[in-house]
Amino acid sequence: MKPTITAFKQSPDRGRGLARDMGVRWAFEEVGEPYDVQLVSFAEMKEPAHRGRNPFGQIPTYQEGTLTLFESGAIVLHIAERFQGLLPDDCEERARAITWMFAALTTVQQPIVEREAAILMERDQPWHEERLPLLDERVRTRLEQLSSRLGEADWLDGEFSAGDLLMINVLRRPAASPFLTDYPNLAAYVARGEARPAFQRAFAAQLAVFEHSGA
Ligand code: GTB
Repeated sequence: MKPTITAFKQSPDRGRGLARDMGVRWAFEEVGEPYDVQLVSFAEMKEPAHRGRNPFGQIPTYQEGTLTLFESGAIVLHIAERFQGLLPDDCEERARAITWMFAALTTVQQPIVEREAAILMERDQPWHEERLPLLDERVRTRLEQLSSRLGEADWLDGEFSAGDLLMINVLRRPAASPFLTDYPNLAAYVARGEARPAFQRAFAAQLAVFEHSGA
């Protein structure tokens, strides 16, 4: 049975692939597994049927038979564990790749999301201008550390893995991408990820939703 994921019916990012279904779509494409997409409106996301899939009323979700999942990271991990292509077979290498998944979603994403939220929601606050440099610095600190670790390698730990997929997805966020010019190896890392045929297919699929709905 083909899994079904949920995604925005009206794409608020205008097809830029910033919503969190993007990583899930990319994971499916990397492992070569087909999937269906159920598009949900903002109103539908808050209704009981969708809250049954995700108690927080968000996308993406994953359904296959009796299994329902939410949280894009957990969904990507499930896909990576179920199919070949996103996690190494060697136990230690696999554990390290999963470590990078957590690093992407916690240590690296956290300051990026905080800066994003401040720009979106705190712009009118009198202390916003004063706080922003602090948030910028937190993002820079993480990018500096990540850049040092990546060095001249193509991927974070050997072959491309679900860790790279999630890390690149995080670095693509608008609150992080302007800083990448200061870290050419990270900019090249993101470009390498985006050049992967699987990324291109996933990006085209989410863009098609925007183009068809015009939303
Ligand atoms: N931790 C969860 C996960 O990783 O799955 C976070 C899921 C999440 O934030 N979902 C968002 C959502 O459903 C969409 S991706 N929001 C609706 C709501 O909470 O009511 C976040 C997002 C939204 C919009 C843009 N954009 O317009 O560019 C980008 C990313």
